[in-house]
Amino acid sequence: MVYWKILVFIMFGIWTLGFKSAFAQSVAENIRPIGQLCVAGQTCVGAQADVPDGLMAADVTNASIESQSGALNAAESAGDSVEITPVASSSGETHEVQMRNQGSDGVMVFEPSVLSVRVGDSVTFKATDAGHNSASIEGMIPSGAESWDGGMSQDITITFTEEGTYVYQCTPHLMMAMVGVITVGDLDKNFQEVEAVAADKKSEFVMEQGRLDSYLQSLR
Ligand SMILES: [Cu+2]
Repeated sequence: MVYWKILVFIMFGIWTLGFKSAFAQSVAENIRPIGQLCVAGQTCVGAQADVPDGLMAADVTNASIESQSGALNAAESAGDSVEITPVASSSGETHEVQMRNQGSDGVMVFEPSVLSVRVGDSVTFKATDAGHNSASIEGMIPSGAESWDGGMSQDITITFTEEGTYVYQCTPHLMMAMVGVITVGDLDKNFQEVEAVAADKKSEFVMEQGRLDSYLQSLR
């Protein structure tokens, strides 16, 4: 009789251990792919695909690991973004703007000097000639947009996620009106503000004082 009980106890123990590790494993499997895909800022593709909701909830409850809520949140957000923005990150085109000593607009220019792109597109400022950089100008980018300040003689790629008009400069050649304009989607988001700042900014130009005005006028 006693042996029976011991035997049952041991078997129950083995069964429980096996069960727990199976649960722990499946929880780990559920958390890993969902977390990676969503945290990377990309479209959450194909995550949590073949795990039924009920099973996942059961796993999380039984395992009672510290990451319970994390798994649930990840599952929720994965579901949301799959439904709402299935191809959000796949549209970005990359354009090129050269930084040149001599271009079709004169000396010390960005080329093309005025460029229109779509939301999500990127622009690579190419150090075609040395001694230039690309830096956004305060007050001349849409609110909520990130400013940038590229290194001298270095390529820099900026991705534009906010609609509006962006004016940028080559810092050492601002006096020579080495500026450029990029519009992203609807340029009117901040076009008037940009024009107002441009009226002040051109006082810093020693030569080519009308260059920025003519760039902006070409967009009207
Ligand atoms: Cu320059």
